[in-house]
Amino acid sequence: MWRRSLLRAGMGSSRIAWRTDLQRAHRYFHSSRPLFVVKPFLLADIGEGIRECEIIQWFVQPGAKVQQFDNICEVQSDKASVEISSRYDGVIKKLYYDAGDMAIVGKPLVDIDMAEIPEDTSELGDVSAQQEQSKSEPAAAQETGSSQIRTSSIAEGMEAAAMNGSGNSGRHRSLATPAVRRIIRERSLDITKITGTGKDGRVLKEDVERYVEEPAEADKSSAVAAGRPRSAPTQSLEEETVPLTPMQNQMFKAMTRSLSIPHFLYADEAGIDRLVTLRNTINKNLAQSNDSIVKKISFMPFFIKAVSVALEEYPLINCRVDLTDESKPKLVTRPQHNIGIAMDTPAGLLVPNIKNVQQLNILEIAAELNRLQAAGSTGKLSAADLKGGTITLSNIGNVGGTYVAPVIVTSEVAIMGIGRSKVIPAFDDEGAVVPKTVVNFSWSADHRVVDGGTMARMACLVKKYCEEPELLISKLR
Ligand code: CAO
Repeated sequence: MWRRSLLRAGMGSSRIAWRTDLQRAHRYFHSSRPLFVVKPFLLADIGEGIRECEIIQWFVQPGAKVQQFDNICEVQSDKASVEISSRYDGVIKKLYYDAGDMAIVGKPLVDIDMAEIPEDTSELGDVSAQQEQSKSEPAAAQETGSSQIRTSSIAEGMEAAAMNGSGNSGRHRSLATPAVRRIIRERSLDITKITGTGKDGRVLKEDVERYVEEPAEADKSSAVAAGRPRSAPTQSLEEETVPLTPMQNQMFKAMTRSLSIPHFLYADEAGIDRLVTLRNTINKNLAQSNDSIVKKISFMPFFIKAVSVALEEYPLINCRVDLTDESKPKLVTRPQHNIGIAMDTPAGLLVPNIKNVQQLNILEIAAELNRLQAAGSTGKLSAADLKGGTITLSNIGNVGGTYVAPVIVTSEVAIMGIGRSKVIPAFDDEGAVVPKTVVNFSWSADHRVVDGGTMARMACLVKKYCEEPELLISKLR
């Protein structure tokens, strides 16, 4: 949870800030001349129990002058990418991490020389002279929790990351808007290798596209990490070692944690011909309706609602395991059905959730699913969209594949996998061969707290609601 008070700042971006005793420190060190105080600037608590974040990129280097709201770096947590910006004016003295390192919450990110800088920062003067001056000043106490964090809804695309400073050492070598940086990150490219043709050498989207068409030979290996197929002419016969992408890094950790859970796998086949008919009827009406914002629905809203209605009978499946005291594990019940949807996005696998599904009808679920899908495909899922899920559905059917063995998220006790539906020959009551539309549902449950019988009964109920959608509708409020 990106907590604390939200402050609206320029350009409409939401900023989260909290006060420290820094202003008081300024008062104590007040002087008639510019006075510099070296302060460690800590990676603040960004909530959700996150203890560490990966440094995706630095926007500053030692020697760079920064002002309030200048971005310092971008970090990636399990949940989202976050740009950390300075709350103060000063000069960056030291970076504590390299890009790709894991930064620890509460520990220093950078050292900043802070000063009561004149309004006109051009009067700041030569950095090295100021450093000399600062040596004679008392060492400052460590600053606690002073930072300003902006949740980057991955690509707002509206703020250039230009830094203040003089010469190369005083500014980030390659400038780009967050939207362009996202594209660069998704393609696992090195921004410093791309020639920017924008103002002050800023890297534009066209520069990235040009670079991708004609990349330097040494950079072609980066496609491997991003999981993209390589074209035949660039294929080398030698093995290569490449770092994981930030998304792979997060997936690596999350899935490693998940596999500490003993998974109970249960799978069954549901006949969904009646659901197909119902969906067709609804879609025909939606296509002709001017009132509805939803113009077409997929099978997902029905599956999501079926799970929610079944959870009313099996609340255990919506719990989470609390291991705060590992010697006394507990179960936390959750009245909200915040149903996570595994989403295949350009940035990789993301799992936003639809909040309070227990209160929504099928069309409301469809509208929210559409919103999340649109946000996912444009990199605009927010931290709020991603947090607080209570159970997950993973539908691989739009990609292909009949069966899927889903992996449980550690804050949940069950996940449902959905394969691709298909029409198969089946026997009717008279023994005649008839076409039948079937889909495979598979469930993984945390076998430490969910017994197989409970999971199977819940799965049978979900199947029943999908096979006989009239029953599902009868349960809607
Ligand atoms: N069987 C058959 N067709 C399916 C289907 C299934 N299980 N699931 C989706 N489809 C069809 C839809 O009906 C739609 O076709 P029509 O337009 O003809 O109706 C088409 O595929 C595209 O659907 P969609 O993907 O836009 O919408 P959705 O609501 O069905 O699914 C979402 C949404 C987000 C679940 C899906 O887009 C997605 O990202 N799936 C991948 C999830 C994933 O990666 N899981 C693995 C996670 S573990 O790494």
